[in-house]
Amino acid sequence: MFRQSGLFRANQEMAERLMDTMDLEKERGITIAAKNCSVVWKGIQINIIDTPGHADFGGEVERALSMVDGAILLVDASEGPLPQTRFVLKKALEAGLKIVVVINKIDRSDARPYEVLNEIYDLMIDLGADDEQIEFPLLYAVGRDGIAMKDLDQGSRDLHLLMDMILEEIPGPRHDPEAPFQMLVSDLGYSDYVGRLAIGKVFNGSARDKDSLVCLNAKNQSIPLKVTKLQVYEGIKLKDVDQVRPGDIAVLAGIEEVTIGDTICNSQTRQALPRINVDEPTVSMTFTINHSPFGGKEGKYVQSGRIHERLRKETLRNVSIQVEEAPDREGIVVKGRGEFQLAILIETMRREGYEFCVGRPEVILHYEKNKILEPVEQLLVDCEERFLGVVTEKLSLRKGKMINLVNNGKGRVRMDFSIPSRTLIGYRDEFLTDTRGTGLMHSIFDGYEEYRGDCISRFTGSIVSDRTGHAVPYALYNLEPRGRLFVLPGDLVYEGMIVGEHNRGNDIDVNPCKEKKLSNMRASGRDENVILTPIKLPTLEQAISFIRDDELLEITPLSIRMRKAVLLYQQRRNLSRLTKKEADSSIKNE
Ligand SMILES: Nc1nc2c(ncn2[C@@H]2O[C@H](COP(=O)(O)OP(=O)(O)OP(=O)(O)O)[C@@H](O)[C@H]2O)c(=O)[nH]1
Ligand SMILES: [Mg+2]
Repeated sequence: MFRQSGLFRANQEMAERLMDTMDLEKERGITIAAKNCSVVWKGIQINIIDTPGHADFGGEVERALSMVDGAILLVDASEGPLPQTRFVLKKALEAGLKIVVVINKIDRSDARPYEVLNEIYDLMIDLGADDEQIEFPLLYAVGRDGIAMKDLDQGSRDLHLLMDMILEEIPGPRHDPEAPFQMLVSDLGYSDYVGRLAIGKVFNGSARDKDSLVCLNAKNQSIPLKVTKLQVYEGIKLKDVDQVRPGDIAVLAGIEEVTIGDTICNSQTRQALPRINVDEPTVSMTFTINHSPFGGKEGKYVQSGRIHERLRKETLRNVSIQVEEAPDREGIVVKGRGEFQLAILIETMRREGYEFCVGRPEVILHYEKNKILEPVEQLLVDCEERFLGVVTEKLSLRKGKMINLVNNGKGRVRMDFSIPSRTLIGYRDEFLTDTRGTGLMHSIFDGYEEYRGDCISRFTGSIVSDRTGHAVPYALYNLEPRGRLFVLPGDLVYEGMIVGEHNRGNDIDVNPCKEKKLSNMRASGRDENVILTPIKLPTLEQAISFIRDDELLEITPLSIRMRKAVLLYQQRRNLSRLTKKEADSSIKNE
């Protein structure tokens, strides 16, 4: 669209995935934050917001919906609607938006556009779309090549149909010509020159540079402001303007104390627009300072004040993240939509130089009339038929209930499950191993249901170092049969640090620093004959889902280490004896 609307010269170099500007987005090939841009087509400015597809970033969709008059629903011609498609479509329908459906990637060899179209109809009906919404305008596309067409056999060389369709089908901004200026803040930015930027759609009226306005916050207080700079999006860049009008996505400087959801308006008529509606968080993780033996050595920002301040700052832009002090005042509880969202936050902070510890992600339970309710996800699994057995078995162990199974007769099956968010944490890796990397799984929060019972999070124990020192090849070689190792020769380890995953269910304490005894035949104690099996170090996400309740994750800009919460072997042993005694006595009492 950028190229075809003339934003770039025909032969100008253009990066792939131009909108995915964050490092993490580029590295992972996914969109994490919603971003604004615009194109001009036939003399009309079309403001576009690109939203993430991944379920954990749903807050971005909710934020983006407050700025738009319509939505383009992009569905993969082979995958069809996924759980997250249902989520975004539901939100868009609830907002009463006009929807244009684009079935993309019709060039794929496994594309099944007609079936996918039927699935979209089913989904619309299921979500209670009205007659008008069900008669959605439809295009087929090869987004990568910039082609869109009305019929599959029609052929096309460009996206002109799509851009025309946007002008025809999606209503222009509606506004009250009499009403004074009103803008809803849907995003925040920052500029080194002018400070904080409030970004959002102008609903009514117009504003000019140097105007005196007010910002109405959540407490309905009005904070006066003077506009110091006004901008709008031109392509993916910002352009200075001296006036903004209804329908513009304005970028306004001149106020520091502003949060997402606030209304910026005229100081005479102070009327707030409805605040942005955001779903509740379902997962929480506790962040503390890193008090491990090597703590504070690798990070730039290590004090709890700095960590707290950074987390608070995150809540300003990231509407679905909440932060509060832990009940025991030991650390900060961070709440979000899923462990992946929190992993992205952790990775971002780590790269900024922060160092801290986090505990195992926990789901947020609700309590209602003597009942415990837990978040439940809708899970879609697509895998080869031969893995059906192992997948269903693992999911039923995790308290999943199968809702639907479709065999397409081509060797793959699709299954829908309802499964607690709690037991799904950490399953993705196991699923990829079980399906030899060929399985697809997508899940999305589907509401709260009665607690489905306890479930073991991991069937293996941890291999724990019993001392401080450098790991040596000889010792690691001898540990290999015990399980999967997480440290390399030369790595520093400490007492209580997890150096591997034990094959069996219990934890074992080992000495990874044990050198081979010197024999009188050889002068040096080097382990020249030892050849270690290459290991794959756990990624951040794997480490997050690996740790159990009595374990922590140490995050620094340079390392990710797993550790027992209680480091000293003797203390841990005493503690486990104590809890065993308690358990025994409670059984006796019963
Ligand atoms: N075969 C084929 N591949 C496409 C087409 N359009 C996009 N792709 C590829 O699909 C992959 C994902 O593209 P993205 O643009 O990142 O998809 P997205 O929907 O923005 O993903 P999220 O923002 O993470 O939800 C890239 O590797 C694209 O090259 C198409 O029409 N045909
Ligand atoms: Mg994207």
